[in-house]
Amino acid sequence: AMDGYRGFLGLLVSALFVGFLSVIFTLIWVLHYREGLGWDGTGLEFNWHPVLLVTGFIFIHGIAIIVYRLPWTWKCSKLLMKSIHAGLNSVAAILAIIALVAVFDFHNAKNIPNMYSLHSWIGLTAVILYILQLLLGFSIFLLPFAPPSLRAILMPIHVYSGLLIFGTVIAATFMGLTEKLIFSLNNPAYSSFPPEGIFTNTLGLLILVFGALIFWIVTRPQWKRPKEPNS
Ligand code: ASC
Repeated sequence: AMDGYRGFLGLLVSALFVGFLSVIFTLIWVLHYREGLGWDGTGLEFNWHPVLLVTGFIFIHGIAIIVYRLPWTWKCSKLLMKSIHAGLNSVAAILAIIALVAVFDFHNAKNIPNMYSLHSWIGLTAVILYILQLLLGFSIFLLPFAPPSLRAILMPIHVYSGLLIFGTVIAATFMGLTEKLIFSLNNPAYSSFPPEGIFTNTLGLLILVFGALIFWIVTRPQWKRPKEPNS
């Protein structure tokens, strides 16, 4: 049991480190390699899009997925843990919505068409499913009204949907990073291995490793919160 616990802690600290590093890399990308941050219809406003999404939709979302796995919370009430899970996901949803406002506002100010790319189709699908998942999770699992039989039917679907959405968000992020680099790296071009290209490719790899760690942690049966007799 002690070995399992140390294994868990090692992976948790690794996930927190890689996730935090992804957020730092995104900030360095927009502040150092790009124009910085602002809310004025220019590239500065666009830059909130990756910052808010990597912070909320990747990092906070990933932590929200594994909160029930933290062994020292197993003595906390289930309601408290559900509130933390829902709270983190709500913060991520709000950041995602602001990130979408930033990109639509930037497009409209610059007369760039909206919703033509595969990145935008997959990304908007993920945001819509995430908000539905949040509303459904809130009303079925957090509020005290749904009967245990309904919860038991919907729980595997909630777990499956949550992991599917997390994976979809990571896929959308890879497409967004790729298209931004192809759009904005000219002279020297992306294809000539400029520092910004190498740096942002590394950010993509960090996000992949973060996703891999979260997926591993959440799928270990021995790290699941022990089920209370009648919940
Ligand atoms: C809940 C909760 C659980 C599950 C379970 C469904 O809301 O606290 O442990 O749903 O009742 O299998």
